[in-house]
Amino acid sequence: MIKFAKFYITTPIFYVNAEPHIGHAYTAIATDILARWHRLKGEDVLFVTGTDEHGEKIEKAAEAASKTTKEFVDEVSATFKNAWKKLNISNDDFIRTTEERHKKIVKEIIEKVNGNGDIYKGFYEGYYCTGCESFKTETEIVDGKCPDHPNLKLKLLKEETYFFRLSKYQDQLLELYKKNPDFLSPKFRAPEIINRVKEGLKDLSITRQKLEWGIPFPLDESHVTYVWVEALINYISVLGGPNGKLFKKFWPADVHLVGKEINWFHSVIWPAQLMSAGLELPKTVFSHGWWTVEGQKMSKSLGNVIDPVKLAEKYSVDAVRYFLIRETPFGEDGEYSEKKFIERINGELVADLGNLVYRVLSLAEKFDGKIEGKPELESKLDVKKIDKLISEIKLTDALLEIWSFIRATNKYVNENEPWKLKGKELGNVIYNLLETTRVIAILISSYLPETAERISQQLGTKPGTLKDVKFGKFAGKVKKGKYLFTKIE
Ligand code: ME8
Repeated sequence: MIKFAKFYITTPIFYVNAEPHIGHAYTAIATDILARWHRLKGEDVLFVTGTDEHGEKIEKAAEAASKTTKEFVDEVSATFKNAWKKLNISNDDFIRTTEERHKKIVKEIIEKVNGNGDIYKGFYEGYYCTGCESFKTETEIVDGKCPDHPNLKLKLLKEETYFFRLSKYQDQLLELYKKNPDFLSPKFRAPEIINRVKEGLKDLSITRQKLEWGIPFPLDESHVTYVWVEALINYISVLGGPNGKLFKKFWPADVHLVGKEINWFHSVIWPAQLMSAGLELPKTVFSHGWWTVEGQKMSKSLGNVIDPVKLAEKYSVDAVRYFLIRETPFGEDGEYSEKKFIERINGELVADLGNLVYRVLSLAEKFDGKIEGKPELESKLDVKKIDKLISEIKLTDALLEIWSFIRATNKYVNENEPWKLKGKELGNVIYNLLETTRVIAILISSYLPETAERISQQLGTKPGTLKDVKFGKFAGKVKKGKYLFTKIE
């Protein structure tokens, strides 16, 4: 098994211009699964998420809501925090870029970068997309618009600005990608970044003049720090900065999990910033795909935004977690529809897992003989393979592997026909089923934490860690509860 002594993983920090939808929840859930799995292995895990609260987009959203910006960001940030709690996201910290602890480290890093001669004053003329909170080059503009935000008008900026010498890092970045093939993950997303970097990097404007809502630029307070440049620093400000105790223990990040649309910021700008500040680089930036809803981009104006909390309240938290990870191979794009969602619940959570646990516990509860025997299902399980897949962030493949063990166990019930057995033979089958169910609870606990806990309760066993994934004596006291999942008509 691949073991890390410590494991530091992050989600992007989410913009607080609107409440979380299933796209945001997707990243939080995937990160949570990785964090939980590494904890299960006994590693020292730090899992951080949070909110990105500066910039024009948020300033405007507050205005539209007739609230002060501070009031507005406090409210929306709280909806993220609450949503993550509801979805059983086990983050260790939640950072907000409006916090003093963040601002302090932003200042420190920018001063370091400046000390390295990488910041200079100049003049910027070009287009800016408020939706992306980013500068757009001619080649990125299609029909006068940002292809990702066609409803927004591009803004022509002509202002004095400070630049970061991004161009200086072109060779070092290419070297990084070459030497560390895992840095750009998954592999199929690497060529796009590498080719763009090869084409040449322009220095990056890192301040804005005509903006109120942001962190004053530490080198010149008549400017505001460009939101992306300070937001990326969250990954180390949450550790207390380069001199923080947590930094010494957890930096560099093992995985920055992000959506594909912000890969560039994480794979190019962030490492260049770190190189300039003389800090170690993260090990992996993993960019997953995007969810659409019935073929369309989720948007307020289309009214098709799926609220993950409401979905969890309607079905269950674990149904949401399961669907998002199972439906589409992790890394690729996915498409949500309620029909597909219900099919997964009925066909897999109810029919495979729920049904198995109910059958096993019903048999065990009725049986008054000795529950003992020889392990017969162990060979159907390859934990090393599951662990390897999760280490490679192949979350869907790993889940499928766990599921095939669940299906093999159901098959074992059908083949052994325990309802026809008695005495020692029945005791042996029940022993196998109980031990297997206990092991399944451990294996699914990262994906479906609530379900895993309910299974452990019904088995009367302790939840356990990966060390307990081996077949021993079954030592629980079985008490069948309600069905884990109910069929949706
Ligand atoms: O970009 N499908 O924040 P953001 C899948 N603040 N994932 C989605 C998604 C979708 N339809 N929509 C959003 C920002 N996401 C910056 C990040 S980090 C220093 C700053 C997920 O609120 C995905 O992870 O726009 C994406 O990268 C992230 O939410 C963007 O959230």
